[in-house]
Amino acid sequence: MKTITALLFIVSLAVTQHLSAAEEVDTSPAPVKIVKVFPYLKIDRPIVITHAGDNSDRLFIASQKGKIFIVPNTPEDEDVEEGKLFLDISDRVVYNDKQNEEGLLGFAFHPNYEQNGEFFVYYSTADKPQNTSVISRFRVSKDSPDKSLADSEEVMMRVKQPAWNHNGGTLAFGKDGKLYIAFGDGGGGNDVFKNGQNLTTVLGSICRIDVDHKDPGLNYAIPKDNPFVEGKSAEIKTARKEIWAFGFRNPWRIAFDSKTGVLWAGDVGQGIWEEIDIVIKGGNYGWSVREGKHPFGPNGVEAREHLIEPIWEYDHKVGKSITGGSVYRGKAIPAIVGSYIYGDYVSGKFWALKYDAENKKVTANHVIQSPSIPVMTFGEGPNGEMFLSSSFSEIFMLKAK
Ligand SMILES: [Ca+2]
Ligand SMILES: [Ca+2]
Repeated sequence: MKTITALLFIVSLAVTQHLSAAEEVDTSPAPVKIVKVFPYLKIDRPIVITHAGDNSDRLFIASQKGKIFIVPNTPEDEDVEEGKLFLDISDRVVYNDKQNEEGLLGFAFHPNYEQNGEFFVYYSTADKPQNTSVISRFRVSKDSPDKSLADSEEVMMRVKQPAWNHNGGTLAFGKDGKLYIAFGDGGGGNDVFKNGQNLTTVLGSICRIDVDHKDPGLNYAIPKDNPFVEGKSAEIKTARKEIWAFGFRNPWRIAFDSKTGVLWAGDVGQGIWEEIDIVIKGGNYGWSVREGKHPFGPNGVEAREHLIEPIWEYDHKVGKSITGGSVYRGKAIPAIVGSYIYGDYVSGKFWALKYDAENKKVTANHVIQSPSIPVMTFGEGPNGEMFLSSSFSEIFMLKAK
């Protein structure tokens, strides 16, 4: 009898939870469409779309193969067939289609770019026996605002990669002026190198560095308020001080909300769960003892207080590889201002997620109706409007329906 009562209780609890989740999260379509832009522009594997923050109304589009191009911010213009070459480091970038998680992966302008002409690039380079991730500073040419010099490179970090996949790769500046760098768990599968929960490596973490100062022996400084700088525990003593948050598998990709400064990440799952995280200082996001909100693998654990759960997850019936976007802060689509836009590379679907930060609750996950697009990345233009790219070298834009 006791068992039956308990069972009934569990069943009714499950039903209640199911109903309440379904009732509370609005999944109706967003009044948004995804429109192809720059119809004749040819840039191979556009992997970063951004702007310089200098009111110049230029878009910067980086090719995964190691070149960065400038195009005017006139997306409907059919005459834009090629960009102006801003930077060419294809001589040192490794990319091939069979190992397509390597290459030029990240690119961000210094918040004071207008004054100092500095920008930062994350790329894979050849280094036997395994390739290496490099994060470098470059500078714009003194002769032209549309040119930068490959030999202005100043290497900040070099990180050996045990496998070609899971390199993360996003570079992004926070409102605090610090550079954030997303690293994956190093690769292979199932966190075979055990980096997810390992604080002695930057792999599996999001790092935070100060590019305006230099510590002895480094081309950057470690901010004093990073979470693993001070502490007496053995774990903290051996931790990489660059780490801001950890327990990631392959954060693809991360972005700051340009209004609130909150850091969002899409973390690609292993076999079942894709997830969205809000990244906080010192946070442990669970990989590889958790995948989404579930125990992972033979050492998997139930939810624990020190493991931060994703704010949203979806399973592999919905999509198989999340591409994190960013919070829409443009003007053209009022209905989704403040929503986190993301997609799935494999299923080609898109959503606008509304999160109630005060109550820590997702209130809507609006479908963005669109033909399937294998989305590589999202990016914001100078006026906050949102772009995305496909692995077929197409550029698209979000527009009001
Ligand atoms: Ca790797
Ligand atoms: Ca997680």
